[in-house]
Amino acid sequence: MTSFPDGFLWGAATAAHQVEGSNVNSDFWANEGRMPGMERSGDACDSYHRYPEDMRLLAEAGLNTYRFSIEWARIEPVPGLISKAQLAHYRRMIDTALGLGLTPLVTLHHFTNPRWFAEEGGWLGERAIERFTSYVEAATSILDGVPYVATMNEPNMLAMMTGLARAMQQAQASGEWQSPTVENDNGARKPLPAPEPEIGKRFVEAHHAVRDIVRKRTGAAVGWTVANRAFETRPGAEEKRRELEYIWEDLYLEGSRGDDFVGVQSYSAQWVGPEGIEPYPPHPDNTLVGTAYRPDALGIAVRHTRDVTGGVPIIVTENGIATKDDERRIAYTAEALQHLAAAMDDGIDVRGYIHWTALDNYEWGHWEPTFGLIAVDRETFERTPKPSLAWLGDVARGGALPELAREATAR
Ligand code: IFM
Repeated sequence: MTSFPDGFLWGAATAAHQVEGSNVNSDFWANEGRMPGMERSGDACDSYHRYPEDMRLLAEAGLNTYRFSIEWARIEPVPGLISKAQLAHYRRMIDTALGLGLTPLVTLHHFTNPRWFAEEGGWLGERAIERFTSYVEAATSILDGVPYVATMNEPNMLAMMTGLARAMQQAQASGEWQSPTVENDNGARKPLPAPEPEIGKRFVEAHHAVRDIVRKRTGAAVGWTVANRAFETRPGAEEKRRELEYIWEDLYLEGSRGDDFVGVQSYSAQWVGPEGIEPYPPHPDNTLVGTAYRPDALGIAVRHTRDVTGGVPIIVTENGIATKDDERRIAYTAEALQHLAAAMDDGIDVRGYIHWTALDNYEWGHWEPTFGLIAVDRETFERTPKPSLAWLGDVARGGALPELAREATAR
């Protein structure tokens, strides 16, 4: 199959902190600039004000879906004080999307927390789930007419970051902290520290708590979005892979059983040997974030997700590439879609493909890795759609991949 079903969601995604700008009440903003080499988000893409233009560009290109997140730190600037004005802002975003014919997929939590929540102990604090639940209760008041709600983005990566932040705080307190480097001595990218299952279980609990609230109060289909590592196994490493797969993915995918959909987020694949995850070998093909060029990872991720969830409907909520070369973005996406189509041909229930990301944006401490379908001038905020946006829009309009894509994957 190289055509996709009617009603397939074709979209692009963003996250509030990465595009809005001046998210000053969030914990990430507070931490920016503390780590050597980390850049600030500042005004980001000023999408807080320019979202109508962002959405219009996506709709005009031919896409029918926009995934974006709403920002807890704005909605609840101090515990228990809900900003009606900020809720109204996000409601306007939903209305703008609907008015343009874009199906909104709203993420309630995309990595960032209010500062006060972090100061109270964050996700490891005693009141974490109670706090998140009351934020979600407030947020549901604006979700009328939103068909898809993701409770949390990449809880597995968030668990990893939460563990890392705790280790940093402890080491700083004892004067032992040394900044982590992104590279090993041989220049290969260092594997990320593994997320702690105890932290992950807390996120599963939080997800289940708010899933029921969103279901009761809105008509939305509810799920969460999991970062997939697409592990591949060296001889003799099966057991190691299963162990790592549980820690990195399966705990979270099992947590999505009973959901209305599960979001698959896939960028690259990685080898597991008997000793553990192998660093991406340095290669000219590697992306601007150092990961291997592996468009086939999407097929691996979707198949693994189906196996673990037992068939929860899938939406690809992120897939993309950090590159300066837009031709390469098109080639990567075409090939990834070909692998997605093959998985669907094998009977996997996939309802949509949402590209990461709409705009070149703030990649969590760095501006250099450009994942966007639209370039943004950092001085004037002028948007310039790239050829990849028109390309993906054409695929969306036609519901099929052009010849070019089929040839690329046949090679
Ligand atoms: O930018 C991130 C996004 O916030 C979460 N998923 C991966 C993307 C690319 O690194």
